[in-house]
Amino acid sequence: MRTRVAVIGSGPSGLLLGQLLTHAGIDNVILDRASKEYILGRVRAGVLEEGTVRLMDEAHSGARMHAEGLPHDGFSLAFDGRDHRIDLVGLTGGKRVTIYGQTELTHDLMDHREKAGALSIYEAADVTPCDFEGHAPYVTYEKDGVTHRIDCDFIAGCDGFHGVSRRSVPDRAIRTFEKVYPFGWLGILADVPPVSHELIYANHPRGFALCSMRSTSRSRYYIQCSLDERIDEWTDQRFWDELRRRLPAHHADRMATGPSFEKSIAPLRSFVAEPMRFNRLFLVGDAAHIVPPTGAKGLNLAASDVHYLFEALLEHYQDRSNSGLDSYSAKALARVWKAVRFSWWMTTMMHRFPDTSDFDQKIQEAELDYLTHSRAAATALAENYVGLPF
Ligand code: RFL
Ligand code: PHB
Repeated sequence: MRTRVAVIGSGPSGLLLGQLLTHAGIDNVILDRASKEYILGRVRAGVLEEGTVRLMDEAHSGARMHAEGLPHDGFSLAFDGRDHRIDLVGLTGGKRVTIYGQTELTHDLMDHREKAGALSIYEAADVTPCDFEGHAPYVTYEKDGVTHRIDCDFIAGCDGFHGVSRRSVPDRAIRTFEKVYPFGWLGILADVPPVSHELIYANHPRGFALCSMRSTSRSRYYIQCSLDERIDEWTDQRFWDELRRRLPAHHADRMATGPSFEKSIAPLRSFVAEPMRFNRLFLVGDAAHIVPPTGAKGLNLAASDVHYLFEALLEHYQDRSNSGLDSYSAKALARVWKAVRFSWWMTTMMHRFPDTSDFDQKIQEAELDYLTHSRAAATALAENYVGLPF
C-alpha cells in the first residue's frame, strides 16, 4: 500500500492531523495498536483552548462540540477556606475555554473520518517506522498474522508517550528533559451535577483538589494522592469525604455525591524530547512531550503541534516549499516549553509536596496572595490558561 502521510496513533493528535489532511486532499492512513473501543474508553482531558476549538472547525468536526460543549468564562482558585475567581474573559480581552471531553472529541473525529472514507487500521501490532532518515520511508505492521507495509512520503508519530515513534530514533539524535512529581491524581467520573458551574482548583493542607465536569449533569473530580495509593482502597465514600475536606465549606456543604463509574490514578510528569523532527519522521503531541494536567495543556499542545505540521505539509504539497517542515520542530518547541513552564508553575503552586519546608510553604502562600491581589499576576495566569496564540 502507498500513501502520502502514514500517521501512527489514533488519539486526538493523529485523528486531528488525519482529518485536516483528508480535507485538504492529502492522502493518509492512520494505524493504532489499540481497538477503537479501547481508545474511546479512556477518560482524559476536558478543557479546550480557543485554538483547539478553531482546529476542530477547520477539520469540519466541530458541530457537536459547539452544540454540547460548555463555554467557561473563568475558574476559581480556592485556598484558605476562600474562593478567588480568575476572570478569563475580563483579563484576556474576551478569551474563554470550552469544556468538552477528550472522549467526545475523539468520537467526533473518528465519526467524521469514517464518513470521509479515510482509512484507519486498528489493532495493528508491531507498528514500526522504517527508513525515515532516507528518502523513501515506510511503516510495517502486523494484522491477523500477516505483515503489511505502507510506503509513504512522511511519517507522523502521534502515538503518545509510550509509543514506538520516539523510541525508533537513535539515542544520539534525541535529547530528553524530564521532571517526575512525587504524587499523582486520583480522578473519578460521576453522574451528579457539578458543585459549581465553573472549575475549582483547590490548594489545601491535605493536598490539591480539582472540581471539573463533562456536562451539567456529569462531574469529573480529582484529588492529589501519593504514588503508592491503591485504587481498590478508595471507595466512593472515602473519595467524597476526602474531596469535601479539601474544599471551602460553602462548596463542600452543597456538593452532590453518588456512585462513580470511572476511577483511576494518573502519575504527574513533565517531559520534552528535542528535536521533534527526524528527517521524514515528525513527533506530534504526547509522543514528544508530557505535562502534568494542572494547567489543562496536554491535549491543547497536541493541537498546536498538529496545526504547525499540517500547515507545513500543505506548503510542501501545494507550494513545493519545505520551509514549514524545516521550521516545524523549532516552532512547536517554542510553544511547548511555555506550556511546560506554565504547567510546572501551576502544579508547584497548587500541590503539597512531601518534602515542603516551612520556607517553601510560605513562598506558595505568597504566590497565591500575589495572584489574588495583582491584576498583572492574574493576567499572566489567564493568558496562559486560555492558551498562547498559535
Ligand atoms: P494519545 O491520546 O496518547 O494517543 C496516542 C495513540 O497512539 C496509540 N499507540 C500506538 N499505535 C500504534 N503503535 C504503537 N506502538 C502505539 N503506541 C501507542 C495509542 O493506542 C493511542 O491511541 O496521544 P495524543 O494523540 O498525542 O493526545 C494527547 C492527549 O491524549 C493528552 O495530552 C491528554 O489526554 C493529557 N491529559 C490532559 N490534557 C489536557 O489538556 N487536559 C486534561 O485535563 C488532561 N487530563 C491527560 C489527563 C492525560 C491523562 N493520562 C492518563 C495520560 C488525564 C489523564 C489521566
Ligand atoms: C478535566 O476535566 O479532566 C480537567 C480539567 C482541568 C484540568 C485537568 C483536568 O486542569
